[in-house]
Amino acid sequence: MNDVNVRRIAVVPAYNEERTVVEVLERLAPLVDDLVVVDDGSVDGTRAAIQGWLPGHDHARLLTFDTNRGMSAAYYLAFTDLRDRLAAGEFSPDDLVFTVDADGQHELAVFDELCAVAVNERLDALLVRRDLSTYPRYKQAGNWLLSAWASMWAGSRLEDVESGYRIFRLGALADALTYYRGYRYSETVEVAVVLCRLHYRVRNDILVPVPIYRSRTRLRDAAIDFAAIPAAAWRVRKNGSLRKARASSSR
Ligand SMILES: Nc1nc2c(ncn2[C@@H]2O[C@H](COP(=O)(O)OP(=O)(O)OP(=O)(O)O)[C@@H](O)[C@H]2O)c(=O)[nH]1
Ligand SMILES: [Mg+2]
Repeated sequence: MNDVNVRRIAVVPAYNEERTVVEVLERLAPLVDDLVVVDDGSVDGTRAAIQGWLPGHDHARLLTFDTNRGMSAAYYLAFTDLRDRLAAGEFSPDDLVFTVDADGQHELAVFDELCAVAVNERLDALLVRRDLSTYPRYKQAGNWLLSAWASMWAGSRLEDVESGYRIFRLGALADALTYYRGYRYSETVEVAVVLCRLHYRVRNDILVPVPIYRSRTRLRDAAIDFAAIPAAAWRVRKNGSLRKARASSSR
């Protein structure tokens, strides 16, 4: 895989981010070849802000839901669209998909460096480990617990399973989509576990600072993620057994 031939596709979920979304898009746009932003029924000026920014950015597209369906649904919409375009030959399996939050919490100064690591090490997924030292203690503890729980089910060590700052090889992401859909915020933990269980090359140890602290996730979201982790691992296992059974019955 060579960096020059690899397309960079960014996916940005946005919900009520009128204050930050344009600044994030403006910084991200020159770093990528394609940009997909998903506004998911925002009730503030997010959609108008994105629509105002789009002209002159021909490589950027806006996908929308009219009522809010949650972050996972937004990702699923964007990722299934990319999977379809991969199947149609528009993208290659080695193209890279970046996920970046619209709230400015992801440090874009290291974007190229992260991309180089993903390409040089031929990773299927680089899940950035956020430096949570500026977060409240209860958030750090919750993240540690969820990451330890996810590691058990993934079969390999995950350091920050909740991170939304990620790079995926499109071929691996498209494959993983068979095994999960996500509910509210669970997309991030599910895809991490699924990719590990499918034996893809995943790194989750590269530490990157978080420029600002702001939190909207609730205890309920952590509880959903906690339950979603074993369910995702189980789906991979079940599907693997089905595949084996089909293979042996067709012999
Ligand atoms: N499309 C869409 N995006 C969402 C939704 N909820 C959150 N997002 C976006 O997803 C990204 C992450 O959401 P946050 O609420 O900041 O969650 P987080 O950063 O994972 O968690 P914290 O550490 O608690 O901040 C942001 O860009 C949000 O705008 C949603 O319902 N729909
Ligand atoms: Mg955030």
